[in-house]
Amino acid sequence: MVTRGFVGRPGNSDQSTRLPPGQHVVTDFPILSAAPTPRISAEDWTFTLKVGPRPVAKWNWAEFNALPQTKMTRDIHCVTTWSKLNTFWEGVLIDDILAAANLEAPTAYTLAHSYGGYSTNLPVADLLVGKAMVATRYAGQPLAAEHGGPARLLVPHLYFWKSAKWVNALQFTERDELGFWELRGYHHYGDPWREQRYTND
Ligand SMILES: Nc1nc2c(c(=O)[nH]1)N[C@H]1C(S)=C(S)[C@@H](COP(=O)(O)O)O[C@H]1N2
Ligand SMILES: [Mo]
Repeated sequence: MVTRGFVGRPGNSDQSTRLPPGQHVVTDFPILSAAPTPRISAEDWTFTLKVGPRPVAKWNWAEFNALPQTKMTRDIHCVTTWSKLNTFWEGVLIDDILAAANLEAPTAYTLAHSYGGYSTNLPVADLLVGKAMVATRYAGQPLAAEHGGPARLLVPHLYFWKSAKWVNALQFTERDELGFWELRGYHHYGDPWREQRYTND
């Protein structure tokens, strides 16, 4: 039986099942930064792993790019309601960064830190088992400075403010310490599927 005038419900389309509540699809790549773009050359860039205040491993650009490289195609969701589908990234999984440092996550929480002073908090569980990377390439090209180059965090299953641009450190913390936007009214976790936009959502 064929239902008259019924050619695939919008609710059945691939796009709408992939879109978290309150989001719409964009095809451009908006730039959202709380401060001017810090211009960090690859030669000056470093990435540090910390346990509390203590640095436990550090890589320069060449060393970091010698770590195992992973490709990821993911949908990304900004809290300002745009989503971009099938974004293609290359970089180093957090799993591989910890393995290279011979470190097992010593606490359950982290803060990612960026050049320019931005930070964001993430549970360790949201960074491991292939869920997150430090991305150095987007769409087959070196990551543009406006989008966080030389390197940014990519945690695509959470709102995109968790994907810290110009990342330079990942710090393990005993407690869930809040980052830049989380201190300014945004949700402490930020799951787009549960529409966790603001602190009390
Ligand atoms: N260092 C830093 N990272 C950041 C931000 C920022 O202001 N500074 N903005 C966040 C927000 S709110 C979003 S939506 C995304 C935007 O990334 P894009 O500019 O590449 O789209 O970066 C996130 N990471
Ligand atoms: Mo955002």
